[in-house]
Amino acid sequence: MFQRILIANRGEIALRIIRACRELSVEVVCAFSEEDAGAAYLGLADRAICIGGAAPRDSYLKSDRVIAAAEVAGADAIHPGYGFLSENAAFADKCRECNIEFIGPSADSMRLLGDKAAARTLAKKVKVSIVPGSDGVLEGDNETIKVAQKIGFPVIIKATAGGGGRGMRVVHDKTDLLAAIKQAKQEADGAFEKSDVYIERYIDRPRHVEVQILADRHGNVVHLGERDCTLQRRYQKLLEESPSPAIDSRMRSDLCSSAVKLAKAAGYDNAGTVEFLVDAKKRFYFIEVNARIQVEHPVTELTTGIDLIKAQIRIAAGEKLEFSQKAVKPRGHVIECRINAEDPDENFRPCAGVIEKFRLPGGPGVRVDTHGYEGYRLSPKYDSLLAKVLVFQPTRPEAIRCMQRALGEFTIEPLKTTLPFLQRVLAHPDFVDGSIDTGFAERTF
Ligand code: MV4
Repeated sequence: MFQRILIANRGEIALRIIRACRELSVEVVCAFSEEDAGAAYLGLADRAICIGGAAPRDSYLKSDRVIAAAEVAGADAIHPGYGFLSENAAFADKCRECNIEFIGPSADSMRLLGDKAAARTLAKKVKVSIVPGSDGVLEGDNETIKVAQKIGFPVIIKATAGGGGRGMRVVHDKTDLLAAIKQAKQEADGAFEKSDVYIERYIDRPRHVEVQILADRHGNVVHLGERDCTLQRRYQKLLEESPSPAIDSRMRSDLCSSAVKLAKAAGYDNAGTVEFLVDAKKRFYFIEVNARIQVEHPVTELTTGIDLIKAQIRIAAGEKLEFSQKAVKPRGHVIECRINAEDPDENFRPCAGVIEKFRLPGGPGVRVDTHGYEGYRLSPKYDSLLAKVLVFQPTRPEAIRCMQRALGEFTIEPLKTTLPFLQRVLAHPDFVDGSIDTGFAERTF
């Protein structure tokens, strides 16, 4: 096991990782930016090291500073959390060159899966269902037109270096196709310094279901069931739950074994998420792999009882998975609500400022992950995620009721938050009967 871990992240996930390190009796050093200097979670680390200015590119994204901090602190591993450097293969390489373990998958599997067209090709090779579309990246106008006509309109253009909705474009008609490709390539070049794109048939009104996997460095891969993340707005997830209300046990077992098959084919290790779209006819299609721990990982921790952060650390330290697939038994129903400091009445505009009153929900079946407290100054420079409220109940109707109760107990003043919006979602008949799709939030509210 490691002696000392450096956390290259901030906010609730930094606090989550500090807690895991404590429970593993591993010393913990937290990197922070000047903007985060006063944050209370830093006091729970053994040491905190300032790595630069407020802007992420001046601190949390500066790989050399992060590695220097780890060396100064004598850390033998770095946990990147999510976002920032978490899916940066070059950073993972640098860590290992410096004899520091990167807590995540190998740089090679990150590179492979970070290329979404290559991930599709791999899925196809191992017979995991993919959305009909191009084989790899598109090469030239003739091929583009041919593929689009074969799969039929509407089609969606995606950047191979994209993901999470960035750099996508829907085309409804052949006449718009080539201009859209040109624009998409320009955008992708600007955003990712890579202009490669591919196309897929556009799936109308899908659900978004993802499978959590854990893989060790000895070839063992298990899945931990699925999460349904259909409730989103502009590619930002607002609520996640497990099990998915949209799939039955046969489909679940297909979905989960597809995820394991893909992880094995990619030579994947550590925690990862395999994302699928589910169409109205309940067919599922692989779309991409997230090679990191995700915001919504606690949903799976509550259904399975497995601590995913501790598992990540143990795997990176070379340990074998301590349970078999058969021993993973998801139970009950879990819902997570993301409490963002955003004003739902002002198009979800982020709001910053000092929290004056902060009363957390609690009681049976409630977990809250937050770095917030009374007196905390929420910075406008970072993500507006302030808290995650999770409930764990035997059934979905009980979980919904419990969440309504928990959100009702949560007082955050004077900042505007997504709390009232989430209450409206939980009371909506389409959410309650489990019949929403990814366009629900934008259409309905
Ligand atoms: C799609 C799609 C429809 N058809 N691909 C958006 C995020 C990225 N991970 C993939 N995304 C989509 N890919 C095809 N072939 C619709 C979306 C999509 C979406 C997916 C998941 C969750 C929310 C979404 C919201 C809008 C569009």
